[in-house]
Amino acid sequence: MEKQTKQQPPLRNGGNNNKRIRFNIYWVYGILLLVFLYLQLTGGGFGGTRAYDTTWYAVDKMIKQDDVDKILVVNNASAEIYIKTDSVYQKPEYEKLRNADGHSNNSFYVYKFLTIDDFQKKLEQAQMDAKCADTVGKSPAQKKQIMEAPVVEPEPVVRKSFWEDGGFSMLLWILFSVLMMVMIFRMFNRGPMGGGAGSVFNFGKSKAQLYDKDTRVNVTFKDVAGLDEAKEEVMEIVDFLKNPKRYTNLGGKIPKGALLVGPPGTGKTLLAKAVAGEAQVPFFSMSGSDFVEMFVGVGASRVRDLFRTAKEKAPCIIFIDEIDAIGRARGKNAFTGANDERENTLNQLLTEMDGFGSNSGVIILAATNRAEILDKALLRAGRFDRQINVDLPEMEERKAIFNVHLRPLKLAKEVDVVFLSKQTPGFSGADIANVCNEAALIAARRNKKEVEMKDFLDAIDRIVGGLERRSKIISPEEKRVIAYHEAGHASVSWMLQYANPLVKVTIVPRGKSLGAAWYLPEERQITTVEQMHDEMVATLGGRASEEVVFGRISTGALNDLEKVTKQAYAMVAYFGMNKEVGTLSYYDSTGEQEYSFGKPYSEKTSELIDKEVRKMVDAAYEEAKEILTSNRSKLDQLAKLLMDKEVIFREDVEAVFGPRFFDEGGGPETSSNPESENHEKEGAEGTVEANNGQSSDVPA
Ligand code: NHX
Ligand code: ZN
Repeated sequence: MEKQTKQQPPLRNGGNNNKRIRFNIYWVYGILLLVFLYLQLTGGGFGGTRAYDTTWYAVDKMIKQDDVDKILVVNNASAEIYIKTDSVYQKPEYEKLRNADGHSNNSFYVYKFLTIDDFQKKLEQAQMDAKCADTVGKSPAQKKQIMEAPVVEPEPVVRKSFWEDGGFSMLLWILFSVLMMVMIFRMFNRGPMGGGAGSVFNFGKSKAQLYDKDTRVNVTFKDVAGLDEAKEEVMEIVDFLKNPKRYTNLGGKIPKGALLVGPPGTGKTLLAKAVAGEAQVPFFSMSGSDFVEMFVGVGASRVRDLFRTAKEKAPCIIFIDEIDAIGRARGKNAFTGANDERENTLNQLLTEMDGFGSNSGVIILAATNRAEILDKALLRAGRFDRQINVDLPEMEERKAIFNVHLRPLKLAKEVDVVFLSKQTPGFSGADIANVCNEAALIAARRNKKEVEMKDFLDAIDRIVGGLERRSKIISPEEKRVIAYHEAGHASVSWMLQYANPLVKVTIVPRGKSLGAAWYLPEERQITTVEQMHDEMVATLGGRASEEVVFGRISTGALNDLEKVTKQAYAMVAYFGMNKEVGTLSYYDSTGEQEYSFGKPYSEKTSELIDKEVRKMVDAAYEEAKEILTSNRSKLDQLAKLLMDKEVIFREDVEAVFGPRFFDEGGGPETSSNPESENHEKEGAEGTVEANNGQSSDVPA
């Protein structure tokens, strides 16, 4: 076992798993077990004790030849006949009793008799016969001596069988210990029986994956679309390692680490992979959670091991994905004491990062989607000096990402990448990859030869809104409520100058919602009070419509109300958009509230905020109702159209309401749809709004 531990390389070499380890431990244990079992079953003798069955005829002969040493009667059932050592080695008929080493043997004959009396009688008879034969031609004195000489007396012995003698419980015990052994191994290995890097003997070893010249990584910077700035930064880091002289000649120091920060799916890991593919240096990759183990001290020792190996291979790059698993700020909830181990790991990481000279040629890349919760010590100069922001892609970048993912697809000529990228605000790179894949699957299901525009638009809808559920049973009354709710959203948003431009309204159930009004939000960096206000009014349009039309409200507005409430609180407490509360923000971007319980304002302010939020939402609701009552006939028309067609588009709304006169140049043009069907993004579920700068950076 020792040997294998030493041969095992400290770091897994790019998937080249050593199969040897997998075998060895089990071989050793298997052999030990077999030996143990053998000893148990053979009664502990190694000397080759054997028992040979024999007949009375043979026994009779042995007695008459005076070869018998002793006779044991076992359990009154059989006799064991032992032969004199001299005879064994001299007479050929006892050859099989002999030992190879020439020492006295333990082998014997077994004669199974019917009854003990019968055996005794036969035995006496035989012994008598033997004596008589001996006396032939002897003097009377000698005869007497011979006749009176002692004979071999059978000695009775009692012998329990293996099973009677506790053998069964012994077997049970062995089975039990084998089971325990297997269980302990499983626990330590935490994997399917395998050894490898996860085995007991490699606890303190880091689990980093090593990519070097021999490992093929088929991701290059060419495959990373968009992310131009991030790419540039990362390429610079690669250059630091390739031509360190260029930078150190002027007295500069090479940075130690860079942190890739950005929302999920934006390509942080992809970027790191590209670095691995492009940098002609060893690249260690691991995830922050790989350091975590349930045993104390393992994380720290893994960090140490990782850095030791990295230093041996310098210049090289270490990539730690999801670093928040270990890098979360220390000592926040000290009283739990449960995160001691994580803190040790982090401390080790901090010391290692500062522990080597700045030009030792090890650069650490790390990725996280929550930089603000990381420990400040990790972010200080000298550790992760650089933060590379990897944001959600904008239109041009989405176009580039689409082009990458469309490469392997068989496309119809009409597929318009620009249009697709316009229709996908707020999508991450991963989402776009998903759209392309989903579109191909949809086209395949429709038995098409190539993927068409419609497949892409349906894929986008599906990713935003979830699966269409046309089979859901909806009663006519419910359908009416749903239609009026959605028509309410559509009407109100149409009449408001700053509301997002509407694209389509549907009452086909999709995902968790029964209906939705889809908007195409403008991609903007900041949002004005007017825009937020109009959005709130439009969102309340659904509930308002229910009240105006039916005089009765439903639970259906849950999502809308949730969204509005959050937005109103954000306006009042975070963005300083309320007169009474004032130009204050209680937003905390540092994420390190000293007092995680309680709010950073007084009870009085709390009440004021609540009151102002209520006032704000009430006003918006009244406004929505007012718009709907004054446009009641148009609302009815729209709802009717919706009940008939289930999906209506911007044009249908325009036909009812007339053109939206403030649309000139304001919103994005949406008339250039290639098919009459114009699928777009929504507003009802709030997924898309994530990119227009309001709710996204506000904690819920
Ligand atoms: C439900 N969902 O879950 C149904 C399926 C007004 C026509 N009961 O605002 O889909 O009603 O503009 C428990 C109780 C969600 C859980 C009530 C989860 C209500 C979407 C709200 C359309 N479009 N609302 C919208 C919608 C709904 C909901 C609930 C719940 C509706 C509305 C959900
Ligand atoms: Zn709604």
